[in-house]
Amino acid sequence: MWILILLAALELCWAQYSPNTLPGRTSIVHLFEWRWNDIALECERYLAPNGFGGVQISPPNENLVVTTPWRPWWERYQPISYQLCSRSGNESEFKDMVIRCNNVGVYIYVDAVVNHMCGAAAGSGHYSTCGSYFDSGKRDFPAVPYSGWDFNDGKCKTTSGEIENYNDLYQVRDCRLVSLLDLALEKDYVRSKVAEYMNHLIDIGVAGFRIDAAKHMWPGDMKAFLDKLKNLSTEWFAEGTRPFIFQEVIDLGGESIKSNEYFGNGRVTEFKYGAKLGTVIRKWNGEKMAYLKNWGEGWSFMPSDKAVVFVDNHDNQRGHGAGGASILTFWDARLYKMGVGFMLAHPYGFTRVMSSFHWPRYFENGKDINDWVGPPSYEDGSTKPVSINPDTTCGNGWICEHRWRQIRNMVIFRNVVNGQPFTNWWDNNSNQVAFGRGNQGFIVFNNDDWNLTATLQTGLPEGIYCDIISGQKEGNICTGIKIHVHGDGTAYFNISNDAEDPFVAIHVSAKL
Ligand code: AAO
Repeated sequence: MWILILLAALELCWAQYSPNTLPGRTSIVHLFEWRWNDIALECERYLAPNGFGGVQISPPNENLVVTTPWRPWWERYQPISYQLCSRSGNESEFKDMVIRCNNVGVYIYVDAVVNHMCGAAAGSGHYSTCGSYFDSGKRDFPAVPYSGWDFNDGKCKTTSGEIENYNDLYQVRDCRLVSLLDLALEKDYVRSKVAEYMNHLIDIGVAGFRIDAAKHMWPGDMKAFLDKLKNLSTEWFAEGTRPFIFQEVIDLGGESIKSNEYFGNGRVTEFKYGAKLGTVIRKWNGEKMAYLKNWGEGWSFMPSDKAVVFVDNHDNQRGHGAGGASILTFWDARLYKMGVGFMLAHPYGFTRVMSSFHWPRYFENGKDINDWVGPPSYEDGSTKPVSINPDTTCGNGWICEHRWRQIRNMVIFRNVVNGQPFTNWWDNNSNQVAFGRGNQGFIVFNNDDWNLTATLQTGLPEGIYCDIISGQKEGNICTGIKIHVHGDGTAYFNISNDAEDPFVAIHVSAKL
């Protein structure tokens, strides 16, 4: 009896770390700024057939309409209310997306912006995506409703009311982040409003949440509203399933707030991952891929079962947030594919793939002056649909990294090798490395300036395997390179440093 209660309690307290993806689906994709209609279609036509576990969506709630600059992507991080209408669509389109994605086993993870409302200088009026009235000067948001009592103005101790020093944890949590009106989450009323919003989304059928700006909230305040959340809808999830929680905490080391303060609430974004991987693959600061042998906790990352990992995110791909110039993005496609390939092959963390839109990047004095530019849109500011080209890539300015053959096939690789140990590491003491995942998959990288030729132990059963980077298995043929694994598990690899993609990956589901 006691054992049962203990087990039940254990299950309960571990639950929010589980991404709730279907068994064998091990990654989610961030469809940044996509419309709900396009996400619904993408779940059905592409994500489900290719084994994606879910989608992180842009904030679905009502936000400030910013016209200077013209409709920046970041206006969606300035809430006006918790009604579901945004440039991505209205509530009925949102519901349709959740139902259609859930029905094909691809789940929806909502970017929840609950630390703050809009900027202090936003003004007053109806310049919001559902047209709700607000007055930022009076702290009046009648569509929630929030009023002056619900903000941290009195609690913050800096004269500007802003976060001035990231080493003062009180400032980081009680003052305004880039002037955004900071909600008083110590109040039960505010906690209840936040929980009511999230529970509405749970009722519709979402599977979890990215919690924006979690570093700027007290972990205990967060726990208080997370404890008010319902279990997931039993229409799609087992009874008693808790929402997946992952918190955006930027901890690159060297500040007073640490990721581990948030482990009690759920998983946490590991920002060291993309920053370090970019440095290694770019070969900056004397880094080389051979050093990746103990990648993960060995690099002072958080425990794997607490981490959400990604090569880039919507902030640091354009110089916002943290990570700096080392971050790999679609702008450096060749290195980027290697970085994402490494991430998806390596067992550390729960993986999120980025899917971006194009913007007219333009550097002045080292800063991208177009870092604000919003998604592909029409004159009136409405977002353009994602069009699909005959070769399966996307048009209309959508990059769709998740549809790049190399990335999509590595998402499948990760599903195939799920649960297998990290094995058969090899390196040349420079930038040629290889490793396996038990007897299910093997990957080899050549990031040196000379060719790689080596016979390596793959751990795989004998056979002819299709490289899933240069091509894939289609029927009884490989459209790219073939790799012959011998009876003793060894195989010969030859990767030119000039190859379009200087890496090779094989797994047991792509064996002839
Ligand atoms: C916009 C305008 C502002 C204006 C405001 C209100 O740009 O000028 O004041 O509206 O009118 C996004 C945009 C913002 C935008 C905002 C609201 O990025 O530009 O402001 O929407 O529209 C911090 C937070 C982190 C946050 C990140 C951007 O900790 O939570 O800044 N990310 C999330 C979202 C993001 C969103 C918000 C939060 C707000 O993903 O899209 O903002 O909802 C240090 C700290 C980090 C801190 C960074 C940047 O990082 O550690 O915590 O992130 O600074 O301030 C080295 C260090 C590293 C350091 C980094 C940068 O790498 O090692 O620790 O340098 O200094």
